[in-house]
Amino acid sequence: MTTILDRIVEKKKEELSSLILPSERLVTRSKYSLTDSIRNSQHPLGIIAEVKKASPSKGILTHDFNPVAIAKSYQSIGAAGISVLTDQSFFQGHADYLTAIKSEVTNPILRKDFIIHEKEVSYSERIGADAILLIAAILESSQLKELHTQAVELGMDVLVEVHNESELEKVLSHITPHLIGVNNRNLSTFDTDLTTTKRLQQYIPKEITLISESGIHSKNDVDKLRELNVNGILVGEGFMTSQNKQQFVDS
Ligand code: IGP
Repeated sequence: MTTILDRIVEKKKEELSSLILPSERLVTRSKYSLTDSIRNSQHPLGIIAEVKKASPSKGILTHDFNPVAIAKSYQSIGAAGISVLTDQSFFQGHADYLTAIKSEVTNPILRKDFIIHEKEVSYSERIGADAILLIAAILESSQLKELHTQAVELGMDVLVEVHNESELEKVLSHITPHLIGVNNRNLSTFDTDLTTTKRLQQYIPKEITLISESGIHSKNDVDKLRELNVNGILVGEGFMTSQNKQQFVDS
């Protein structure tokens, strides 16, 4: 069965040939560790807040999309990190949003995209990312290992995303990432189920910072994850569509 990830990866392969690598890093601000920021968060859970204009399942999430203003609002509620979608075709993101945001806020910035090639790791560093996402489902073990090593050498933290036990096993038998993200979204149905995090958590070593991703829409959801003692959460749609972002962080 073809999932959305298969379609996205096809498109990424096409785009690779026209990717132009800037000759130097486009921002002057230093790199910050996303892992440290989550571990030292002022909130009981480290929050990674996502700048996300649209998604394949929901379409446009907000018509009032000012990436820098959104990132500043995340900074002001004490987010530990800011995730910026840079994929254009499916999420209406842009690399320029990441560069602009990195120049304006002090939070570590995670580049959220579908990285399949070394050139994209270098590109992430040049446009200003502090950390990158690597998705286990779209990478062979050898690629995962190579791209992870390259990112670390460039001074970036890596969030490795898994959806199930077999992906997690593949990851843990080849690398020790800084951060593992359990994606609660089923990519075939787009349904989200927070118990995915609970199911996989038992296999994740405590030294690895655990992030629960997707489908977190309310204070009640945040409380459930807090009870599980995950280190952090990644929230996109919930923040993008909420007038009251503070409700997620009030304890
Ligand atoms: C955020 P949500 O349900 O809060 O909008 O989800 C984030 O987890 C989601 O955008 C995401 C994602 C990804 C996007 C998780 N993994 C990989 C693009 C690529």
